[in-house]
Amino acid sequence: MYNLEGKDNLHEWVEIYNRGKEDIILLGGHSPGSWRFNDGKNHLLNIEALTISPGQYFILADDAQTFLADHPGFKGVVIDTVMSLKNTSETLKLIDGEGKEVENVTYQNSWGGNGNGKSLEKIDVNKNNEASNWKESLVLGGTPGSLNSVSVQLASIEPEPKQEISPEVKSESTPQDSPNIVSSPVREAKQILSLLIALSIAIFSGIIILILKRKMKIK
Ligand SMILES: [Ca+2]
Ligand SMILES: [Ca+2]
Repeated sequence: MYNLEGKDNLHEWVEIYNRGKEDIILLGGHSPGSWRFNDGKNHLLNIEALTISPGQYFILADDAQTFLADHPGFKGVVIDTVMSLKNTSETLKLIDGEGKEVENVTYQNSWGGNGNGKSLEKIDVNKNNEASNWKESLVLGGTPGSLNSVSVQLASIEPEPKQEISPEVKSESTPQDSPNIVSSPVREAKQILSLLIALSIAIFSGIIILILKRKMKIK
């Protein structure tokens, strides 16, 4: 959240999400192998060491206490650091213990969240940081520590193909039903046919009996 409704100082924060399949061990402080948050300047993480599991979120806050006061219901991980996020545009980086950039995003205030109480959110965490993959949050205050509100739509779209499968499964069962539907007129026709044969036999035998009776009378 780079531009709050009120004053920004101490209230700014950045959410990080481990989209990998392995734990990330964050080392703080000055120690060798320690990580840095960069907003144009390198900043230390005020922790000793922290393990972030796959799928886990953590917050980098300009001031952890202020962040927790702003988000009373927050139960996740907050890491205190220092940040000054420009209200126009800024490049933010997360740098690991080997000096490698783990994440690098340059936001623009044209993307949204520009002082209206909303944050900027990444839509698809597996895609890159193009403008089209960032959007203003749908909720006030953003979604620190949980699925981005703009990704909820994406997440709710994903199960739909599974739902679409079930009607397909149902439709697969209709061919099993349809032979029965097809066979029933055939069965009816067969029944009518056998009825007609029975009737004609009855009429035929009736005629034979009549002929025999006449012959007997003649005799
Ligand atoms: Ca700011
Ligand atoms: Ca979020």
